[in-house]
Amino acid sequence: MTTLSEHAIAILRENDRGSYTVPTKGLYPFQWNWDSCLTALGQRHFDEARAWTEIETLFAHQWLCGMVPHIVFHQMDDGYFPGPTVWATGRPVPTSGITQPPVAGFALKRLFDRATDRPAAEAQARALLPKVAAWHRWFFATRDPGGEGLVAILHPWESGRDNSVDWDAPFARVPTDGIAPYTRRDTQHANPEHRPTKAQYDRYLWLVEHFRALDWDTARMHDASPFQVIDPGFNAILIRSCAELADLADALGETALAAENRALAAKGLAAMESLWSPEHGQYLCRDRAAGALIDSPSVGGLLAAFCAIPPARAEAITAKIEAHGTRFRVASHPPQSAEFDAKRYWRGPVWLVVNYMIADGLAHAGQEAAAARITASSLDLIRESGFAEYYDPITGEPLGGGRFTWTAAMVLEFLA
Ligand code: 9YW
Repeated sequence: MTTLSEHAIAILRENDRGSYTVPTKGLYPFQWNWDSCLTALGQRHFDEARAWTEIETLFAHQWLCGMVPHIVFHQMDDGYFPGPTVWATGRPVPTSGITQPPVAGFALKRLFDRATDRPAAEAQARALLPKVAAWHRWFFATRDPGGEGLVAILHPWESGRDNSVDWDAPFARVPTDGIAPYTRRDTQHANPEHRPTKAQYDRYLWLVEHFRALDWDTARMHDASPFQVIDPGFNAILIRSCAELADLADALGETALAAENRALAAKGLAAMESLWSPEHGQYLCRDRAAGALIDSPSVGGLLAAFCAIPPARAEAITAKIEAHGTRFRVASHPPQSAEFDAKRYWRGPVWLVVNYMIADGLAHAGQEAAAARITASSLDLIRESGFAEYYDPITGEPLGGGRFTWTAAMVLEFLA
């Protein structure tokens, strides 16, 4: 009988394209940023060298300004829309022109700490350290122009939670007029009922065309964007990565990089308090353009636990997850909310990568029992429903793409 870990390894090998891994065949035929970093955490369990390569390949496509793009289009494939001709970023190997949750700093430190081949780990970490530090610097320079310590995302795709309820209100300000006619490909691979709507896609594309008209000048995009949202989940990932990178830099004797990243993490952590909602008992997004918190208690506000939030906040987040009351945790939106949709992508379903980061953060904050419940629930899902992209939190039904890379990677981490 194939064990869960053998099954997970088979999926990671099957989706391996040599120097990068596709999230799943068909639906996502390129390299995605945060997928790759989390995938490396799975690969390290059976091939450490391959895990380093995954992150190295991603950073080989870092822009001169420091941004690491959300997709690298290594090989042409018209099974995905929008492809390289829509982005038109003018890169030698085409990439998208926006970024994704910066989990690389965290992944790098974890690979380094757990590596058995120490000389290789030290060489790889030394080479990647300044590149990740440059990405962090880019974030605060271009996405936090007021210097408040928190960065804005300019497109829902940057959050990694494409159609979260969090974006509904700020999306009302994004126009759709003038966008080029297009044909979606995602709805040919996956059930359209479980994907974002056309109204959302129109706005995703309006923003892409708007930034393209600015020649992808990342120094100008923030102020020119009608969509500027401070997402607690995204910021928690950045803050945690800054803190981890600071520790790694110390271990490698790079004291200036250590001090820089430690200061960014401390400032970000203090500023996270401005996103706390006593009414909801969790963190919320802030619409920077409108200057107000967004009344949407999504999983982004629970993912905030990934950085070193105060213990009382972690306790409140544990209570929120319990209050969801779903058979499988953690739902991406509370079932008690009118917008909850058990099968539609980021508006209700469970995602294993999010579970992994919440569980890790809660365990660090002293909520070990809550973390263990998330881990157990994640593995129950896999045993019942296989390695899907996401799952219905009530029935456990597997949804979206199948034989999914980062789901398999997270299983190897959960089992370790
Ligand atoms: C898309 C690859 C990506 C993830 C995102 C997820 C989805 C792609 O798939 O976005 O075209 O909608 O939302 O977080 O990185 O797995």
